[in-house]
Amino acid sequence: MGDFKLTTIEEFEEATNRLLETGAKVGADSWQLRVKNQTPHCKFGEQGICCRICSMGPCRITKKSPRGICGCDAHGIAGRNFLRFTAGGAATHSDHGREICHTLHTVSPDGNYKVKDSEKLRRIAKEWGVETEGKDIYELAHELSEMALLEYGKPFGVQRWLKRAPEHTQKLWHEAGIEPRAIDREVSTAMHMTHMGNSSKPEALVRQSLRAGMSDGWGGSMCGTEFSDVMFGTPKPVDTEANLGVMKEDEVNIIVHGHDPSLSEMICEYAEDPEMIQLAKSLGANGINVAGVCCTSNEVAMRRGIPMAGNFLQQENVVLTGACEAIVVDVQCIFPALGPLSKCFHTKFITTSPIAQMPDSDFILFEAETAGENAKKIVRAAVENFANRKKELVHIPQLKQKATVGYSVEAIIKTLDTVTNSQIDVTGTTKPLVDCITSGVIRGAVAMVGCNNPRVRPDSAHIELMKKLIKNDIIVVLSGCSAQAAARAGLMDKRAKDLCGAGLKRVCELADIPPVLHMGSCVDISRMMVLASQLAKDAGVNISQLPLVGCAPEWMSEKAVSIGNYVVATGIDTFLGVEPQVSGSDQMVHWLTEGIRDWVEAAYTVELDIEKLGDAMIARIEEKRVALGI
Ligand code: MSK
Repeated sequence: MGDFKLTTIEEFEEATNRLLETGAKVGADSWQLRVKNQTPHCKFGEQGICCRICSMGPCRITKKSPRGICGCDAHGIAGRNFLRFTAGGAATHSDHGREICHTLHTVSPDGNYKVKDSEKLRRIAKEWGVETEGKDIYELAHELSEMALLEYGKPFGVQRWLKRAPEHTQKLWHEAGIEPRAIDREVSTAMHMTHMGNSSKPEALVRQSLRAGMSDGWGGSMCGTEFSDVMFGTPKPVDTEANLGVMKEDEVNIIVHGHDPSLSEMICEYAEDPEMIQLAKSLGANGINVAGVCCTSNEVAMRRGIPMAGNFLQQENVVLTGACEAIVVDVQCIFPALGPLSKCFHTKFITTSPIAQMPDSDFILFEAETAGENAKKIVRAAVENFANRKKELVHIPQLKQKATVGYSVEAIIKTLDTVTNSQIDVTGTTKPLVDCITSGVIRGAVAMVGCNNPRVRPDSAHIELMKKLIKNDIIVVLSGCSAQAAARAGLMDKRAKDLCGAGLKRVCELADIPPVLHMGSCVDISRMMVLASQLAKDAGVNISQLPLVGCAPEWMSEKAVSIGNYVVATGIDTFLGVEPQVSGSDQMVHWLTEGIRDWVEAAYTVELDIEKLGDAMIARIEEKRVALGI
């Protein structure tokens, strides 16, 4: 492996501890301290049996009081909580997608946003039955953005994107009654069903949870991913670097954090503006360095090779380096803690969205129509702040790894094409991957997604599972903070092929890929649904028959539950390393881990022991191979 070596969890932690020492010097709070203060957690909340959806309560279920004041039992309460959790996640992803559709409506040849992938736009138009002949590409973009926005509130019919799935899957959805109608409607229905005095039957609540999740993955998130590609380019493999060592002591460091690429793309553009670079130099900096945190980082890494400073539980660390001039955020996964923390340093905490407004931040409204001037104002504020840096507080841990990212479905198909040795034209299909799986060169695939959660030693579950899977010739596709964990450890360095079993190693060599493939941000899990659908069609089997499973070993957010629900509903068995808050109801546990299998041919497995979680995934993949006779 030459001088290649993975960064260990212990090295991650050593770097964090050193940063926490700086934090202690300046009186900074940290998530590590807050976890201690919050422990032990409320058992009723953990089990999902605390109800506070009307003001007769809150009611808590115990042996002595098995029903709330309205008479709802533990199953109804846990079920309603689970559905509300899902609705929160579905609303969040779908609203992100809606913003992207609105941004698409502003595109013009000389505007802030343009069409970068016109071929993809035409492909979607064709898929949606829109005439493209003789139409200007911008006219077409506006037409499709309006059609997509109508998907959020149309009175009749189901989501357009569902047709991408194999017919068998569509039939299952129809028979189970979980085809999502208008995207917003599924969230509204979820809120209505869980209002006091409505549903308390677990089966009905779980069914709507799947449907609300589907409105995200096969609705709002798919809009977000597809139209982001149209405007900012469909990702293709690009080299970058990851971990805190990507921050630069001699440059202005701007950290972009959040989710919507409309903001981060513009910040990247203006960070390259000669006027801004000149300003930075006049203040003694050698340039402007943009790096990312969380899914915003995934977006700009995949399209521009912008380095990834860290994932969810690293967000405070970027400020603790003392070298962050501005942390610029839009929506989701942003710690309110960044406000008070940034006040301990010179860092500007810049909020930009009416959706995510926080105390102790500088609010600079960012809108698509005025994106250019807003972004320039933000970059200027960051650059001017370089003069306020306190040199004595600067410490950037010198940890970073090389990573190759940008494996959209299109890129995976194109890249794996090189593995085929035949004269058969396989362009545009996943056949080479199907062949590798059928022959056993690759045993199967795992889609690993999700966050960090202090309930798990940060990133250890992601990284240990990935190492175990690739060693067993299982290819891993990644998104969200799971992807950043891999990149920071070095698993997205192509040299990590040496950690694979012989079969996967050979594929990595032939296709020149790392053993774990970065597919993007949280909304980009919709890419994984498209890939699974294509694989099933090309293999001539159902999605549930593929040796493919989903995994979220360190998940924490409502979005993750929405994702889990649409991944399972798509027919992909999903393995969780953190327990959903339903354990107070054996009926809810039954529905999620067994009952839904009758509807969608897949279910959840929960296993908190990471070693056993990995074994269970491998066993499930091998079971599926046996069932297929391969
Ligand atoms: S950012 S939802 S912590 S993956 Fe999408 Fe990471 Fe989870 Fe947020």
